[in-house]
Amino acid sequence: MSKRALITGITGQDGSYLAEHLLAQGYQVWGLIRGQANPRKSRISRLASDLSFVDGDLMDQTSLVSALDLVQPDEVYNLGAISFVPMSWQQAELVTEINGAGVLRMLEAIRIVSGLSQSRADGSGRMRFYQASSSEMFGKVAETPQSETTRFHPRSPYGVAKAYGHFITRNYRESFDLYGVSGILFNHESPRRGAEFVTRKISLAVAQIKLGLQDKLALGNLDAVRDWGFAGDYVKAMHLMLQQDEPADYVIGTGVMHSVRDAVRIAFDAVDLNWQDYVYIDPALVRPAEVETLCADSGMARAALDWAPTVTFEELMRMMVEADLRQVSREVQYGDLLLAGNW
Ligand code: NDP
Ligand code: GDR
Repeated sequence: MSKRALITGITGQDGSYLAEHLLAQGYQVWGLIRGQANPRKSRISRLASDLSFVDGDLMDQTSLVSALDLVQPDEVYNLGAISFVPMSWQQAELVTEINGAGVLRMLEAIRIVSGLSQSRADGSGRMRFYQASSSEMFGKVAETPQSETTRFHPRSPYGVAKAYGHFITRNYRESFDLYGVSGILFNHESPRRGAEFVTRKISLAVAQIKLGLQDKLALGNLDAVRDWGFAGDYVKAMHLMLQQDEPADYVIGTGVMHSVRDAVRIAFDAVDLNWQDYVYIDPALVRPAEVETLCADSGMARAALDWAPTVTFEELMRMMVEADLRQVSREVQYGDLLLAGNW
C-alpha cells in the first residue's frame, strides 16, 4: 500500500516541490488548503495533477482534526506559515498564532486522531510529523557555522514563533513518544520563490530591467550574509528525516556564505549588466533588527541522512534569472503584466 502524506503550506514554494517529490516516490498526497477559493490552489493543481486537497487552517484546531481524520496520513509535513520575516514586526500576534500556536494545534490534532495513545487505530504505525523550523532561530549567531547544538537568539517575532514551534515539537516527542522532527532549514530559493524575498526580487528585477520594463532596483541591507540553497534539494531532506528509525532534528544548508551584494552581482552579470548602474538603497527596507550572517553546519544530515545539496549559489541565481527572463518575455508577449508567481 502506498504511503499517505498531508502537507500544510501546499500552495507555497516548498509545498510544491515536496508534493512533486512525494508523488514521484509513489505517495498519495493531500494538501491542506485554507480560505474560500484560495487563488493559489489552481497553480499547484496545474503543477501536480495527482494531488488531492482538504480544507483547513492552522488557526482552526477543529479543521486540523477533521483533515487528519479524513486523510489518515502516515506523514504530516507542517510547512504552513507566514514566512516573510518583515511582516512579523507588523502583525506579530498573527504570525505568533500561525507559526507558533499553529504547530501546537497540529500536534494536538495528531494526538486526538491517533487516539492519544500514539498508535494508529489500524495498528499500521504512528503518524510522523515534520516541522518547518528555520535558521532564523539562530538570529544573532552564537557561533559560526550553526549546528543542531547552537544556542538560539531569534531577532524577529517570526524567529521567536519558529523557536516555539521547534521546542513544542521536541516536547511532544519527549512527552508523548510522538515521532516528531524539526528540520532547521537555511534559506532556500527557486524560480517558485515568492517575489517578496530578496533573491527572487533581484531575479525578477534583472529580467524586467533587461527587457526594458524597469529602471531601478531598491534594496535594503546589501551586507547581510546568508547560506542559500535550492529548494528542490531541501524538500528531499524533509522526506529523509521522516524515514529514520529514530526521530531527531537536523540542520540543512550548504555551508557556503554569500552576501546580498553577491546575489545582485551574479544576477546582473548573468545578463551582462553592471549592477551599480541600477541598484540603490532604500532605508525603509532595512529591518528593525537584522540577522547579519548565517552559515549551516549540516554534518549530521550529511552523515545520517546521506543528504547533500546539488546546486551552487551561482547556478541557483542564474537559474532564477533565466526562468524570470522566460516568464517576463511570455507575459509581455501575451500582454499580461501580472508578474511574480505565475509558475
Ligand atoms: P511560502 O511563503 O512560499 O508558503 C507558505 C505557505 O503557508 C503557503 O502555502 C500559505 O498558504 C500557508 N499558510 C499561511 N498561513 C496559513 C494558515 N493560517 N494555515 C495554513 N496554511 C497557511 O513559504 P516556503 O514554502 O518558502 O516555506 C515553507 C515553510 O518553511 C514555512 O513554514 C517557512 O517559514 C519555513 N522555512 C522556509 C525557508 C525558506 O528559505 N524557504 C527556510 C526555513 C524555514 P496560502 O496560500 O493559504 O497563503
Ligand atoms: P530571510 O529572507 O529574511 O532570510 O527569510 P529574505 O530573502 O527576505 O532576506 C534575506 C536578507 O536579504 C536582506 N535584504 C532584503 N530582503 C528582502 N526581502 N527585500 C529587500 O529588498 C532586501 N534587501 C536586503 C534582508 O535584510 C535579509 O538579511 C527567509 C524566509 O524564507 C524565512 O521564512 C526563512 O525562515 C528564512 O529565510 C530562513
